[in-house]
Amino acid sequence: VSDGALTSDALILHVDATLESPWALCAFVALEEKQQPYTLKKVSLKDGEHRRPEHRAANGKIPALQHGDFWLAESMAIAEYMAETFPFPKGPRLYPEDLKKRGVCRMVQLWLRTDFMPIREERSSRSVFYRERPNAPLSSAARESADRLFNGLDVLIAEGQTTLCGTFCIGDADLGMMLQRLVANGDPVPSKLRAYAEAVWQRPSIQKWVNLPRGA
Ligand SMILES: N[C@@H](CCC(=O)N[C@@H](CS)C(=O)NCC(=O)O)C(=O)O
Repeated sequence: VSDGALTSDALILHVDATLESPWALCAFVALEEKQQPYTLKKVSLKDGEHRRPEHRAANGKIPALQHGDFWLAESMAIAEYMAETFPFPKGPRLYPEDLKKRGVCRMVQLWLRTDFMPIREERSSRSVFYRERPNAPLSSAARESADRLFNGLDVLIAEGQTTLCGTFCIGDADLGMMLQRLVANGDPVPSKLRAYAEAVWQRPSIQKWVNLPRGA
């Protein structure tokens, strides 16, 4: 991860020390895609480091972006801030230029933050990044949740489509993460969505997150 020079407008991304938060992944990808120098700081939630006084400006939330004296929490807000502070052609667009496509990108991001809890509970992000495989099959609630996700995506992602909106957008990082919960755990996923998830996962910014050193 690139080092941001410690100037007054240095960028620092604070993420969970275990590097398993899907929301930290989203913020990380936003910074990586924008190709601005920044520093990645790990915050141990277990040790309550997010409750340190300096984190009050982000209400103790992780991920948090620090841009000079300015603090911002919430992964979507961080992604939008990066997109607007470093607009195209400074790195690729994080949100599509076309308003309808941009709407779809945000819609999918919000789906993934407000819904599909049974999938998130039974197929943790930890199982994706630490390869700790749960041994129980999906419950009927999680299968129902997955089916609803697949139905919603059926009209958005055609056979052979590798991005949501024609070119990579930040919603792809979030959706790739959600689908990897199922793909990585060997759960049934329609083949076109599996192929989409596998293609998104190869994005260099995502691979960089996946390959960050993690403890056992
Ligand atoms: N909606 C937030 C969720 C962030 C979140 O849940 N972060 C957890 C760590 S993964 C956190 O800050 N936990 C500490 C706390 O809530 O006090 C986002 O998208 O960034």
